[in-house]
Amino acid sequence: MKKIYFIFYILMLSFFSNIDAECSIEKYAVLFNGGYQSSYNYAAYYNDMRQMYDVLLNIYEFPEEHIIILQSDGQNSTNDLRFKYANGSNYYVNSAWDLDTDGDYDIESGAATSQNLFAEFTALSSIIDSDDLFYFWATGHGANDPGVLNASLAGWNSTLFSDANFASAVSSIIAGTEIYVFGQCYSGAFIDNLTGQSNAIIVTACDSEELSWTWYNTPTVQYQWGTYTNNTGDRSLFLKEWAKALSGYADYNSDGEITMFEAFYYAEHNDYTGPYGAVPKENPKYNDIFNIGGLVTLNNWEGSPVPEHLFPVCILAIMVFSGFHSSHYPGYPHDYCLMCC
Ligand SMILES: [Ca+2]
Ligand SMILES: [Ca+2]
Ligand SMILES: [Ca+2]
Ligand SMILES: [Ca+2]
Repeated sequence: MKKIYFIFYILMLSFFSNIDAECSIEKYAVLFNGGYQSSYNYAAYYNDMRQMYDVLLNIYEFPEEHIIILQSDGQNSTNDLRFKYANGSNYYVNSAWDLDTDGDYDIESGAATSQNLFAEFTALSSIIDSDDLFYFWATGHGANDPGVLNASLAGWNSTLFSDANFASAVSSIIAGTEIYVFGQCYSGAFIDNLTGQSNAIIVTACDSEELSWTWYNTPTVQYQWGTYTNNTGDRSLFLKEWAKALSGYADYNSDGEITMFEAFYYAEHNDYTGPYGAVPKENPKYNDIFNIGGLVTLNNWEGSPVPEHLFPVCILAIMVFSGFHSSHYPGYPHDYCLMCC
Protein backbone atom coordinates (compact mmCIF):
# COMPACT_ATOMS: atom_id res chain seq x y z
CA MET A 1 0.00 0.00 0.00
CA LYS A 2 2.86 2.31 0.87
CA LYS A 3 4.28 1.63 -2.56
CA ILE A 4 1.04 2.79 -4.16
CA TYR A 5 1.08 5.96 -2.09
CA PHE A 6 4.68 6.55 -3.12
CA ILE A 7 3.88 6.13 -6.83
CA PHE A 8 0.91 8.45 -6.43
CA TYR A 9 3.16 11.00 -4.72
CA ILE A 10 5.70 10.82 -7.56
CA LEU A 11 2.94 11.20 -10.13
CA MET A 12 1.57 14.26 -8.37
CA LEU A 13 5.04 15.81 -8.13
CA SER A 14 5.52 15.25 -11.83
CA PHE A 15 2.08 16.71 -12.51
CA PHE A 16 2.77 19.87 -10.55
CA SER A 17 6.19 20.38 -12.12
CA ASN A 18 4.52 20.11 -15.53
CA ILE A 19 1.99 22.71 -14.50
CA ASP A 20 4.82 25.00 -13.54
CA ALA A 21 6.59 24.47 -16.87
CA GLU A 22 3.45 25.00 -18.92
CA CYS A 23 2.65 28.14 -16.97
CA SER A 24 6.03 29.61 -17.78
CA ILE A 25 5.15 32.67 -19.82
CA GLU A 26 8.14 33.77 -21.84
CA LYS A 27 8.83 36.39 -24.45
CA TYR A 28 10.86 36.00 -27.62
CA ALA A 29 11.92 38.47 -30.28
CA VAL A 30 13.38 38.36 -33.76
CA LEU A 31 14.96 41.61 -34.98
CA PHE A 32 15.77 41.72 -38.68
CA ASN A 33 17.80 44.07 -40.84
CA GLY A 34 18.14 42.44 -44.22
CA GLY A 35 20.16 45.30 -45.71
CA TYR A 36 19.89 43.76 -49.20
CA GLN A 37 23.41 44.77 -50.31
CA SER A 38 26.12 46.97 -48.82
CA SER A 39 25.22 49.86 -51.12
CA TYR A 40 21.62 49.76 -49.86
CA ASN A 41 22.38 48.98 -46.22
CA TYR A 42 22.04 52.49 -44.82
CA ALA A 43 23.29 53.55 -41.42
CA ALA A 44 19.68 54.24 -40.44
CA TYR A 45 18.91 50.53 -40.33
CA TYR A 46 21.86 49.75 -38.11
CA ASN A 47 20.83 52.57 -35.78
CA ASP A 48 17.22 51.35 -35.74
CA MET A 49 18.49 47.93 -34.72
CA ARG A 50 20.67 49.17 -31.89
CA GLN A 51 17.84 51.16 -30.39
CA MET A 52 15.23 48.39 -30.70
CA TYR A 53 17.61 45.95 -29.04
CA ASP A 54 18.28 48.45 -26.28
CA VAL A 55 14.57 48.90 -25.62
CA LEU A 56 13.80 45.17 -25.48
CA LEU A 57 16.85 44.31 -23.40
CA ASN A 58 16.93 47.13 -20.89
CA ILE A 59 13.41 48.45 -20.61
CA TYR A 60 11.31 45.33 -21.16
CA GLU A 61 13.94 42.91 -19.88
CA PHE A 62 13.69 40.35 -22.64
CA PRO A 63 16.28 37.67 -21.84
CA GLU A 64 19.32 38.30 -24.02
CA GLU A 65 19.20 34.72 -25.32
CA HIS A 66 15.57 35.23 -26.41
CA ILE A 67 16.42 38.12 -28.74
CA ILE A 68 17.49 36.76 -32.11
CA ILE A 69 19.15 39.35 -34.29
CA LEU A 70 19.75 38.87 -37.98
CA GLN A 71 21.80 41.79 -39.27
CA SER A 72 23.02 42.25 -42.85
CA ASP A 73 26.09 40.02 -43.44
CA GLY A 74 26.10 38.57 -39.92
CA GLN A 75 29.50 37.96 -38.36
CA ASN A 76 31.40 38.58 -41.56
CA SER A 77 34.16 41.18 -41.30
CA THR A 78 33.54 42.54 -44.79
CA ASN A 79 32.35 46.15 -44.83
CA ASP A 80 28.59 46.02 -45.21
CA LEU A 81 27.23 49.34 -43.91
CA ARG A 82 26.97 52.52 -45.96
CA PHE A 83 27.44 56.02 -44.61
CA LYS A 84 27.52 59.32 -46.41
CA TYR A 85 30.01 62.12 -45.97
CA ALA A 86 28.72 65.66 -45.81
CA ASN A 87 29.94 66.18 -49.37
CA GLY A 88 27.67 63.36 -50.51
CA SER A 89 30.29 60.69 -51.12
CA ASN A 90 29.87 57.29 -49.54
CA TYR A 91 32.03 55.29 -47.23
CA TYR A 92 31.57 51.80 -45.88
CA VAL A 93 32.22 50.18 -42.51
CA ASN A 94 31.77 46.79 -40.92
CA SER A 95 28.58 46.66 -38.80
CA ALA A 96 29.35 46.03 -35.14
CA TRP A 97 28.38 42.59 -33.85
CA ASP A 98 28.27 43.68 -30.21
CA LEU A 99 25.43 46.16 -30.34
CA ASP A 100 25.46 47.18 -26.67
CA THR A 101 29.26 47.11 -26.33
CA ASP A 102 29.22 44.76 -23.34
CA GLY A 103 31.81 42.44 -24.87
CA ASP A 104 29.39 39.79 -26.14
CA TYR A 105 28.32 39.51 -29.76
CA ASP A 106 24.58 40.05 -30.03
CA ILE A 107 23.88 39.19 -33.65
CA GLU A 108 23.62 35.76 -35.19
CA SER A 109 26.68 34.51 -37.06
CA GLY A 110 24.70 33.90 -40.23
CA ALA A 111 23.65 36.65 -42.63
CA ALA A 112 20.17 38.18 -42.63
CA THR A 113 19.07 36.26 -45.71
CA SER A 114 15.49 35.16 -46.25
CA GLN A 115 16.69 31.56 -45.89
CA ASN A 116 18.25 32.20 -42.48
CA LEU A 117 15.16 34.09 -41.31
CA PHE A 118 13.03 31.13 -42.37
CA ALA A 119 15.33 28.81 -40.41
CA GLU A 120 14.98 30.97 -37.29
CA PHE A 121 11.19 30.82 -37.53
CA THR A 122 11.32 27.06 -37.92
CA ALA A 123 13.54 26.71 -34.86
CA LEU A 124 11.35 29.00 -32.77
CA SER A 125 8.20 27.12 -33.69
CA SER A 126 9.30 24.23 -31.50
CA ILE A 127 10.33 26.49 -28.62
CA ILE A 128 7.53 29.02 -28.33
CA ASP A 129 4.47 27.90 -26.37
CA SER A 130 0.89 29.03 -26.70
CA ASP A 131 1.23 31.19 -23.61
CA ASP A 132 4.34 33.07 -24.82
CA LEU A 133 4.80 36.45 -26.46
CA PHE A 134 6.44 36.63 -29.88
CA TYR A 135 7.72 39.98 -31.18
CA PHE A 136 8.97 40.34 -34.74
CA TRP A 137 10.49 43.62 -35.92
CA ALA A 138 12.07 44.44 -39.27
CA THR A 139 13.88 47.43 -40.65
CA GLY A 140 15.45 47.84 -44.08
CA HIS A 141 14.05 47.58 -47.57
CA GLY A 142 10.96 46.14 -49.17
CA ALA A 143 9.94 45.38 -52.74
CA ASN A 144 6.59 45.93 -54.43
CA ASP A 145 5.66 42.65 -56.10
CA PRO A 146 3.27 42.21 -59.05
CA GLY A 147 -0.41 41.99 -58.17
CA VAL A 148 -2.52 43.53 -55.47
CA LEU A 149 -1.28 43.66 -51.86
CA ASN A 150 1.88 41.75 -52.74
CA ALA A 151 5.28 42.76 -51.40
CA SER A 152 8.55 41.32 -50.12
CA LEU A 153 10.88 42.00 -47.23
CA ALA A 154 14.46 42.38 -48.43
CA GLY A 155 17.17 40.16 -46.98
CA TRP A 156 20.95 40.19 -47.32
CA ASN A 157 22.62 39.11 -50.52
CA SER A 158 19.66 40.36 -52.58
CA THR A 159 17.28 37.77 -51.15
CA LEU A 160 13.56 38.50 -50.86
CA PHE A 161 10.94 37.09 -48.49
CA SER A 162 7.47 37.50 -49.96
CA ASP A 163 4.51 38.36 -47.73
CA ALA A 164 2.86 35.00 -48.52
CA ASN A 165 6.02 33.02 -47.76
CA PHE A 166 6.60 35.03 -44.61
CA ALA A 167 3.09 34.29 -43.34
CA SER A 168 3.52 30.64 -44.19
CA ALA A 169 6.82 30.52 -42.29
CA VAL A 170 5.45 32.11 -39.10
CA SER A 171 2.25 30.04 -39.20
CA SER A 172 4.16 27.31 -37.38
CA ILE A 173 4.77 29.71 -34.49
CA ILE A 174 1.78 29.60 -32.19
CA ALA A 175 2.25 32.08 -29.39
CA GLY A 176 -0.29 33.57 -27.03
CA THR A 177 0.27 36.99 -28.54
CA GLU A 178 2.23 37.87 -31.66
CA ILE A 179 3.37 41.36 -32.58
CA TYR A 180 4.73 42.11 -36.05
CA VAL A 181 6.36 45.47 -36.77
CA PHE A 182 7.57 46.24 -40.30
CA GLY A 183 9.49 49.38 -41.25
CA GLN A 184 10.21 48.65 -44.92
CA CYS A 185 8.63 50.10 -48.07
CA TYR A 186 5.26 48.59 -49.08
CA SER A 187 5.02 46.90 -45.68
CA GLY A 188 1.26 47.42 -45.50
CA ALA A 189 0.98 44.55 -47.98
CA PHE A 190 1.97 42.11 -45.23
CA ILE A 191 -1.18 42.74 -43.22
CA ASP A 192 -3.63 40.69 -45.30
CA ASN A 193 -1.32 37.66 -45.14
CA LEU A 194 -0.78 37.80 -41.38
CA THR A 195 -4.28 38.38 -40.11
CA GLY A 196 -4.74 34.61 -39.85
CA GLN A 197 -2.11 34.43 -37.11
CA SER A 198 -3.83 33.97 -33.78
CA ASN A 199 -3.80 37.01 -31.51
CA ALA A 200 -1.59 38.95 -33.90
CA ILE A 201 -1.10 42.69 -33.82
CA ILE A 202 0.45 44.01 -37.03
CA VAL A 203 2.10 47.41 -37.35
CA THR A 204 3.57 48.79 -40.58
CA ALA A 205 5.38 52.02 -41.39
CA CYS A 206 3.40 52.59 -44.56
CA ASP A 207 0.58 51.34 -46.73
CA SER A 208 0.88 48.59 -49.31
CA GLU A 209 1.65 50.88 -52.24
CA GLU A 210 3.77 53.40 -50.37
CA LEU A 211 7.44 54.00 -49.72
CA SER A 212 8.70 54.38 -46.17
CA TRP A 213 11.43 56.87 -45.35
CA THR A 214 14.69 57.22 -43.47
CA TRP A 215 17.11 60.03 -42.73
CA TYR A 216 20.36 59.40 -44.56
CA ASN A 217 22.20 62.70 -44.58
CA THR A 218 23.60 62.99 -41.08
CA PRO A 219 26.94 61.38 -41.81
CA THR A 220 28.97 61.78 -38.68
CA VAL A 221 26.34 61.22 -36.02
CA GLN A 222 25.49 57.65 -35.11
CA TYR A 223 22.83 56.55 -32.73
CA GLN A 224 24.07 56.91 -29.18
CA TRP A 225 23.48 53.78 -27.14
CA GLY A 226 20.87 54.38 -24.45
CA THR A 227 19.78 57.85 -25.49
CA TYR A 228 16.26 57.40 -26.77
CA THR A 229 15.54 61.09 -27.06
CA ASN A 230 18.37 61.62 -29.49
CA ASN A 231 16.78 62.79 -32.72
CA THR A 232 20.05 63.16 -34.53
CA GLY A 233 21.62 60.52 -36.69
CA ASP A 234 20.21 58.45 -39.49
CA ARG A 235 17.01 56.66 -38.57
CA SER A 236 13.89 55.18 -40.14
CA LEU A 237 11.25 57.77 -39.44
CA PHE A 238 8.45 55.52 -38.26
CA LEU A 239 10.62 53.00 -36.39
CA LYS A 240 12.39 55.79 -34.54
CA GLU A 241 9.06 56.99 -33.17
CA TRP A 242 7.94 53.43 -32.44
CA ALA A 243 11.05 52.88 -30.31
CA LYS A 244 10.58 56.20 -28.56
CA ALA A 245 6.95 55.32 -27.85
CA LEU A 246 7.94 52.02 -26.25
CA SER A 247 10.72 53.67 -24.28
CA GLY A 248 8.28 55.79 -22.30
CA TYR A 249 6.73 58.45 -24.51
CA ALA A 250 3.35 56.85 -25.20
CA ASP A 251 1.70 56.24 -21.84
CA TYR A 252 -1.31 58.38 -22.67
CA ASN A 253 -3.44 57.22 -19.74
CA SER A 254 -0.56 57.39 -17.24
CA ASP A 255 -1.09 53.86 -15.94
CA GLY A 256 2.60 53.00 -16.15
CA GLU A 257 2.13 50.67 -19.12
CA ILE A 258 2.54 51.30 -22.83
CA THR A 259 0.13 49.23 -24.82
CA MET A 260 0.63 48.42 -28.48
CA PHE A 261 -2.26 50.72 -29.30
CA GLU A 262 -0.70 53.59 -27.37
CA ALA A 263 2.67 52.95 -29.03
CA PHE A 264 1.17 52.99 -32.50
CA TYR A 265 -0.82 56.13 -31.83
CA TYR A 266 2.34 57.92 -30.70
CA ALA A 267 4.45 56.65 -33.59
CA GLU A 268 1.86 57.54 -36.20
CA HIS A 269 1.29 61.03 -34.83
CA ASN A 270 5.00 61.80 -34.48
CA ASP A 271 6.20 60.27 -37.74
CA TYR A 272 7.82 63.17 -39.58
CA THR A 273 6.44 62.04 -42.93
CA GLY A 274 3.34 60.44 -41.44
CA PRO A 275 -0.21 61.60 -42.08
CA TYR A 276 0.25 64.53 -39.68
CA GLY A 277 3.72 65.54 -40.86
CA ALA A 278 5.66 66.58 -43.89
CA VAL A 279 5.62 65.32 -47.46
CA PRO A 280 6.29 62.79 -48.83
CA LYS A 281 3.70 60.92 -46.83
CA GLU A 282 3.89 57.49 -45.34
CA ASN A 283 0.68 56.24 -43.76
CA PRO A 284 1.45 53.78 -40.96
CA LYS A 285 -1.01 50.91 -40.55
CA TYR A 286 -2.25 49.09 -37.48
CA ASN A 287 -4.14 45.80 -37.57
CA ASP A 288 -5.64 44.32 -34.44
CA ILE A 289 -8.58 42.18 -35.45
CA PHE A 290 -8.53 40.38 -32.09
CA ASN A 291 -8.98 43.74 -30.37
CA ILE A 292 -6.22 43.11 -27.84
CA GLY A 293 -3.87 46.01 -28.62
CA GLY A 294 -5.27 48.08 -25.79
CA LEU A 295 -4.18 45.38 -23.34
CA VAL A 296 -0.97 43.99 -24.80
CA THR A 297 2.29 45.41 -23.52
CA LEU A 298 5.85 44.12 -23.66
CA ASN A 299 5.83 43.98 -19.87
CA ASN A 300 4.21 41.43 -17.59
CA TRP A 301 5.78 38.43 -19.18
CA GLU A 302 7.78 37.29 -16.23
CA GLY A 303 6.26 33.82 -16.31
CA SER A 304 4.60 34.14 -12.91
CA PRO A 305 4.68 30.70 -11.33
CA VAL A 306 1.37 29.58 -9.91
CA PRO A 307 1.27 30.27 -6.16
CA GLU A 308 0.83 27.07 -4.21
CA HIS A 309 -2.50 28.09 -2.76
CA LEU A 310 -3.87 28.29 -6.30
CA PHE A 311 -2.94 24.74 -7.27
CA PRO A 312 -6.41 23.38 -6.47
CA VAL A 313 -7.90 26.10 -8.68
CA CYS A 314 -5.48 25.19 -11.47
CA ILE A 315 -6.42 21.54 -11.27
CA LEU A 316 -10.10 22.43 -11.36
CA ALA A 317 -9.43 24.66 -14.34
CA ILE A 318 -7.72 21.81 -16.17
CA MET A 319 -10.68 19.56 -15.56
CA VAL A 320 -13.19 22.14 -16.70
CA PHE A 321 -11.23 23.63 -19.57
CA SER A 322 -9.35 20.56 -20.73
CA GLY A 323 -7.53 21.48 -23.91
CA PHE A 324 -8.80 25.03 -23.79
CA HIS A 325 -6.57 28.03 -24.36
CA SER A 326 -7.95 31.46 -23.70
CA SER A 327 -7.13 34.60 -25.57
CA HIS A 328 -3.99 36.20 -24.32
CA TYR A 329 -4.25 39.29 -22.19
CA PRO A 330 -0.73 40.07 -21.05
CA GLY A 331 -1.79 42.77 -18.65
CA TYR A 332 -3.41 40.07 -16.54
CA PRO A 333 -0.94 37.21 -16.21
CA HIS A 334 -2.62 35.61 -13.21
CA ASP A 335 -6.00 35.49 -14.90
CA TYR A 336 -4.45 33.97 -17.96
CA CYS A 337 -2.41 31.49 -16.01
CA LEU A 338 -5.49 30.12 -14.35
CA MET A 339 -7.02 29.46 -17.71
CA CYS A 340 -4.04 27.76 -19.30
CA CYS A 341 -2.73 25.59 -16.54
CA1 LIG B 1 30.21 42.85 -42.01
CA1 LIG C 1 26.51 42.63 -26.52
CA1 LIG D 1 -0.14 40.71 -49.04
CA1 LIG E 1 -0.88 53.33 -20.76
